[in-house]
Amino acid sequence: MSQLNRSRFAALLLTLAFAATHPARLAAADDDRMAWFRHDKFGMFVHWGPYSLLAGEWQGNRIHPGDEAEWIMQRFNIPVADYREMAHGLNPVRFDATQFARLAKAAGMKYLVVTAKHHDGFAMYHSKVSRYNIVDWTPFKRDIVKELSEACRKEGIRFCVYYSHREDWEDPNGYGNHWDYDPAKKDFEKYLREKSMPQVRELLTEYGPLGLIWFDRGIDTTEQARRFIDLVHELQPQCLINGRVGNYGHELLGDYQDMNDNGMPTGGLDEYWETPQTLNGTWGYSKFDQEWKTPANVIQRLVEIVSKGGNYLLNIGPMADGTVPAPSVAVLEQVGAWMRRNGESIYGTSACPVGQFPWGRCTVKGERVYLHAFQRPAGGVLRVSGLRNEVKAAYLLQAPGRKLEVSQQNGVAVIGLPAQGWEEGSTVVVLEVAGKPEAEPVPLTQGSDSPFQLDSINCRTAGGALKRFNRDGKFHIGRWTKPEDQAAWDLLVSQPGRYRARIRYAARQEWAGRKYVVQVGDQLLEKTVEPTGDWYAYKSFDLGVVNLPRKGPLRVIIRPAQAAGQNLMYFESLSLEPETVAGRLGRVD
Ligand code: FHN
Repeated sequence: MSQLNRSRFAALLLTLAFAATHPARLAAADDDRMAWFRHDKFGMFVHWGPYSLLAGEWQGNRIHPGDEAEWIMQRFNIPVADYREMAHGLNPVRFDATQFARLAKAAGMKYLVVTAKHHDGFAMYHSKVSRYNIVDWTPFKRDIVKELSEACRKEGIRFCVYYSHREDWEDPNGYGNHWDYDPAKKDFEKYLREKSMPQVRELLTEYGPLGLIWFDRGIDTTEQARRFIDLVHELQPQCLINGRVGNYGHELLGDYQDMNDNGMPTGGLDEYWETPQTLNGTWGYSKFDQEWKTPANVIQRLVEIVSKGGNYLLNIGPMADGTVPAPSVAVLEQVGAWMRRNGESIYGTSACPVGQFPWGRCTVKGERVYLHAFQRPAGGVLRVSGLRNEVKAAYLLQAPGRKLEVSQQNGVAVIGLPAQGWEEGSTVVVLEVAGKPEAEPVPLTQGSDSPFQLDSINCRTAGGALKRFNRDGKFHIGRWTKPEDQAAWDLLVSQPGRYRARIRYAARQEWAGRKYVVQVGDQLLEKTVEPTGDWYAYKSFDLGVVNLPRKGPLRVIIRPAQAAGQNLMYFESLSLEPETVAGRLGRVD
């Protein structure tokens, strides 16, 4: 432990601006290009291809329950020749692009992302690069991507495409097919040159302006990912690019990050994000999967995602004849009915600064806080702790004329709920507040003898330090290079004593040797970053014992000790574990 200049540090503390997430702090923030994405929140994902014809079954064998039906070729190692033959049978005569666009609109979705080519290598558009496409290969002979792009524009839905840029089980040089092709003989660069990049070029030149292009499963090197990014920027600079364009183990690329499939962070992030989710358990159509989410569940997921600053990309898997399974239509229509009544509390809102409530979540816009009550709490009141603003009025979004009773005392607003007007999914109470909604930091509390777990989500970041997704389905703090780039936690200590501090992070070789400071109350630990291996190779390090001297509030801060060109570390967590002495907590001398 080395003592730093305490008075200098105290002065620094006073000037810290631990701001709630604001677009200006977001990673990859290019606010104009991101404006629609930030506003729209809710999109439709469409997974559709020849696999829909198999619907989860190959030669009398079902895919395993829980398996994704669009992976059937890989799951049964279906020979390319057989799958190609099967694909000749795709003839979605009941397809009506306008119905798709109208369904998205009726659900309150604002963008649509369709699989122009999934991992099976089959193009759902008229590609000149490969004859393995819906126009040249099937009796249908219509360009689905073209029809959808036109219908979406007519219906006011932003049109976007999905393209599997690395995985391709049909092409001898694409990634993933080891049952027909010898991996040793694959020439992946040839695949990029002759199929993947040219097809992306087609999609960017033949189908009008795209809202975004959704790449999947990453690619081997950052340099390859950059080629795709450059191509998109060259042809359609406004088109957004999702984070899966890049390699799983490298620095994050793209305009925003996608969570893992069906993933949900435990709190807000300092970057733009989206979560792709299924309506049942598969992306492509499976006749065996009828486990549909309820409208209430979809509404609550949407609210939860938006309350953490994210976007919800919800999937449908059309059948081979071109129709959308009736249960998915029914769910989406009911979600849409809720959105027509409550969309104001979703579109254009920002993450909730106040935190999560036992009864629901919240979103904010302008000088309004939208409280989403998923259930009516016992006692018939909503309690909101930590809102700094004065509440001027409260009412149900459905009944603005009928004001609800509000009291505000000791930082807690209590809103009386009416007995009627309850909505399936979420009931929205509007709080009109004085000024931009702001919240008191909520301290982390502990039970008897329990440790504190300080992680990359439950902290407040300042300066350049950002809470980010890490492509491994986890989260970290990155982009911190100088002392002002900080992560802070406010604790409410109820068990003073000696605690062992353990930090967990990943650090590349080139970050090794950098100094960082962990401040626990007025104790300062100066430590050195040790390399852990690769990008997301997280390891724990013992930092020694610290004292939590008394009951009450205590602030913990981590920051780089000095400014340097490169990242400090990918910080995951700091735990403070009680040191037991003869079976009880160690006491401070
Ligand atoms: O392998 C695909 C899967 O089939 C589906 O397309 C999802 C959607 O996010 N992406 C991949 C797995 O992450």
